[in-house]
Amino acid sequence: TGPVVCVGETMAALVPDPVAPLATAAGLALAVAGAESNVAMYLADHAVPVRWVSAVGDDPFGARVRAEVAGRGVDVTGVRTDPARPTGLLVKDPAPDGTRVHYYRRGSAASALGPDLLADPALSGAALLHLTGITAALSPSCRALLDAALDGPVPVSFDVNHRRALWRDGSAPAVLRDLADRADVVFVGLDEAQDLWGASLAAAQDVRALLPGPALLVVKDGPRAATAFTGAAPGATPVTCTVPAPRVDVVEPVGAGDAFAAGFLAALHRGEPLPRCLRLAHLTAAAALRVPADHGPLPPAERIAALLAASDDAWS
Ligand code: KDG
Repeated sequence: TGPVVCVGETMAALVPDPVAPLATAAGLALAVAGAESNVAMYLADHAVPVRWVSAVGDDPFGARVRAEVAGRGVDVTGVRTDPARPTGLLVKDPAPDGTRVHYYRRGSAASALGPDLLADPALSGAALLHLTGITAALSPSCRALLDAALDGPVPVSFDVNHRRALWRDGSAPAVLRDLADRADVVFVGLDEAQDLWGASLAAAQDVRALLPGPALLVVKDGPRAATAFTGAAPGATPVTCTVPAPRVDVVEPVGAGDAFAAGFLAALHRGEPLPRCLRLAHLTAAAALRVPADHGPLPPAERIAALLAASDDAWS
């Protein structure tokens, strides 16, 4: 099978170091941040052939982003350099009641991506395209790219990834519901679904009722469990599979959703059964939860293999 191709913007990220509110921060550390490249990096950790395709500016941040993602074993040869637009930037503002994110990405190189990307050789032979709802918010051309990908021949994995700061016009619920319902594999948090589509979505099953389209829908219920629904196609027998999340001492949650998607897709790409896909998703998310950065080290391969093979009792 071909590679997984992850498409979406990755930015330079500035984070106060030592941790402090921006207004009083003494210095800033430089990192990179991008949901789709996070997924790509974790897929590479799981030895899945993977490309990250996007655009960066012809600037030092662009070079930094490209080098950092490549350094994690991801094929970045399809990443475009836009001479006319800058690399996007994200700045974190830690506060006692949670970290706020400020984006400087309007008019960025990646925001100018559009449906023509689908004809790029970088996408040829893809087994799966991984996309997220973040891209839908970046520009009309990015939204058109998602629409075209969903209408195209390559199966699409879609993480809803609702980022409130990117949706000022109130269109997120309708747009993200439409995109998610047309994808083949979908990831959404139960709390995220409630936030978008109403508090009456009390359980994973209610989200499935709202999104009957995807052949595979994964609803994540935070530290409790994740549930996968299959069998949307006419004549198929629907299967529901719930796997509890392992206990994790959480250091910082950002990046865990990307890690979860990558773990699930890695196992799916290898043809593993659903319970093992969900277990690998949880294990990969735990790696992100245990570190302050988006990307944390996976447990040794033998430990992963043992946990995937463990009895249900030993797992939960
Ligand atoms: O999923 C983590 C991402 O939110 C972060 O790395 C930045 O892609 C990002 C975004 O647009 O918020």
